[in-house]
Amino acid sequence: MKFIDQVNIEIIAGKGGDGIISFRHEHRVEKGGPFGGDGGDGGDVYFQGDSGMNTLLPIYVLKHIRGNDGQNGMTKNMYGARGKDIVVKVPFGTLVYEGNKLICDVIDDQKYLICKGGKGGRGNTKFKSSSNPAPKICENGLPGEKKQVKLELKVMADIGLVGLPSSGKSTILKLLSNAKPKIADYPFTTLVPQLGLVKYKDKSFVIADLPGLIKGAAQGKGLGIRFLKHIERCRVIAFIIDFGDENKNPINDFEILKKELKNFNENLLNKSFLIIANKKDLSNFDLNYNKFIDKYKDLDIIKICALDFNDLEILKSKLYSLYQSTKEVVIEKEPEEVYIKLEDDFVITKVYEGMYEISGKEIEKVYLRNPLNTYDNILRFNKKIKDMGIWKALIDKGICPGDTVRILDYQFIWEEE
Ligand SMILES: Nc1nc2c(ncn2[C@@H]2O[C@H](COP(=O)(O)OP(=O)(O)OP(=O)(O)O)[C@@H](O)[C@H]2O)c(=O)[nH]1
Ligand SMILES: [Mg+2]
Repeated sequence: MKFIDQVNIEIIAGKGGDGIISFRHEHRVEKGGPFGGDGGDGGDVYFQGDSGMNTLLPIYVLKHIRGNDGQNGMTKNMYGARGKDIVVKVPFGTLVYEGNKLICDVIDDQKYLICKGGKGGRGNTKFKSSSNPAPKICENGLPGEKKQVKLELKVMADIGLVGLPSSGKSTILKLLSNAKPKIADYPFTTLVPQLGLVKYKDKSFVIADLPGLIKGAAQGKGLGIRFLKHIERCRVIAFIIDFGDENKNPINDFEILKKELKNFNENLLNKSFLIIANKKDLSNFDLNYNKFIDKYKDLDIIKICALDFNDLEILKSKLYSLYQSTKEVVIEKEPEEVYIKLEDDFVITKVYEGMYEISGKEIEKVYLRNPLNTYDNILRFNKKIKDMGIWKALIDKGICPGDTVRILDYQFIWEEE
């Protein structure tokens, strides 16, 4: 499947259903009273981690993600159904940004709320009171939350295989796991990260075969930094180094790898790591190996031939114990507290002489909530905006009888109080 690790997408949760106005008309029930039910809440949109996925392609092909709307209320006091929640599967390691703000980091198979559905509106039954036993009042459902988000996948594996091209990373992935990566003797055979599940006794862990690094990768050479970011979230790094090739110098190769990781992100060198000295079947191996351990006496090194199944168990057990002893959970950084900007409930603008516009989140919400289709609803709306201080503010601004007031797509003429 095509590897996609960045996607921009719009997400809109479901709208709440509208409450309705209805009255009980039954034989022999006089003045049956209000009977209109509430609308159901709009459905939420969630992300959920799926360990079987390693690409954002299924989301990349969507134009947007839209939640299910709540059903409108019905007569006989029946509630509208709640819009069904939508749960979108994403790979483990998916970071969700709104602008530059990290709002969610999907690191497990929990459901993460991304956009909340709008609240359903109340039906007229809810507005019954001793002063108004037959209210013609209802509310509309509110729109669902809407966000423009950027998803970025940073593959989360227990062990990341890091090495120069052709060092044998994919061969090792194939030896250890169920994955079937492409293997060849030319550089950059692997173009995108590949994941594999390694079974060890009754346990399992995930390894990632990452595209080969070369000198200058952190500055964009070869496949560049695009894939370096995936190493950030691997718990353990396994450096795969070719010790068999007579033209290569494993000491040099190891230094190049460390330098590239460091240039990309210094913290990468603080991760637990081991060195897999590969291609021990080749004649140059011993010479290279002796030089290497002379220089790096205390490092954790394991010799293998990735083509030889005899080395499988020891390699698995080594990787597993290192992974087990490294308890770090790799989280990007805590998603920020959602920052709520305090803004005015309303703003009055004099558009031109005789025309005033009222805008602002709160007043728009009040307007969307209240359908202005009955006398009672209009009275309730007027009372609400008066209570918010809008009338007084209009008078302070110098409004005169006969002037027009606009709120979104609604207009009314100002009359003498
Ligand atoms: N003799 C020998 N050859 C090996 C060994 N491991 C891998 N190879 C060979 O080395 C070549 C490169 O192996 P890959 O597994 O494709 O290397 P890679 O590190 O994934 O390379 P890129 O994807 O290009 O970064 C292939 O021809 C393999 O058959 C080994 O232990 N001994
Ligand atoms: Mg490869």
